[in-house]
Amino acid sequence: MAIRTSRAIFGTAVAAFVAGGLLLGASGPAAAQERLDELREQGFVRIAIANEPPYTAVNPDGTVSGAGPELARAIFKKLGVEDVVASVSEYGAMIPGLQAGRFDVVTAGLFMKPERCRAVAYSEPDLCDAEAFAVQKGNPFGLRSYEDIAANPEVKIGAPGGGTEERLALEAGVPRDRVIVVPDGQSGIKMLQDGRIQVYSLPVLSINDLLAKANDPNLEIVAPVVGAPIYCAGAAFALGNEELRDAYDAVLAEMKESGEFAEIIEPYGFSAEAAKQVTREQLCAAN
Ligand code: 6CS
Repeated sequence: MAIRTSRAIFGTAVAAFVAGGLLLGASGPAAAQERLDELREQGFVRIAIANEPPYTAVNPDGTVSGAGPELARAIFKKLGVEDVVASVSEYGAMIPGLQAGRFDVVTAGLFMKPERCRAVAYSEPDLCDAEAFAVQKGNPFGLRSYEDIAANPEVKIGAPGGGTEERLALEAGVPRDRVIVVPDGQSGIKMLQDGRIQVYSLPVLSINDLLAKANDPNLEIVAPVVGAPIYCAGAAFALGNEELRDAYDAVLAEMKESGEFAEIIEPYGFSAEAAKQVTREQLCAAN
């Protein structure tokens, strides 16, 4: 689903032209220039988002916000590309969509992990967060870790399809039939309220946002999830577009230095310092 922004309209034909041009473009530094010229000409860059505030959000008027898109919009504007046009995607479909040329970059808070680092060209880190659970008030099943969920056959966990929380639950030994794929945050909260799942897992800032909006005294957060890493995301470009990624990174580094990076992400609850203390190389290193 392509989301109209204030200034740009998604054009499939145009997108196909750009994608085609990308595949046939030059290599090396000329590639970044050629790609940027195409994007400048087009007037927008196509981003993938999940609509999971505060990482990414589609507003009632159809405009796009959230830390990821706001940061990308600022960086691409400095690169001469006026706006972003967003498509909402499930996390598990973002990398295939990038590889198929359906979007130019994923700016959804896609956490860096070695297997993903092999499949995309990540920018340097931008949005860092721990994992969390939304549970019934009083945490009746005493859930603090994904292992706790695995140990209790009465507990079903909801998580985004192809997302990190689904993977963490499966790796902790939760059987597939007790890991329920949930399409979006509102559905996750509803399923928890209806007792169809006993825990819903997303990053801390996302669960906090959902619980604040649900305003339900019968729900509470468990954070951080014991034993789960603190992750950092980055903007993800298709392999072969490392030069464009490098151009993006150069601006990101300047904005980290100037304080502009903090001004954009910290109002959403993210720590600029956390992202500045770690590198793509460290996060992508096979564990
Ligand atoms: O990168 C991921 O897989 C996770 N990132 C976010 C921002 N939310 C959930 C998702 O599983």
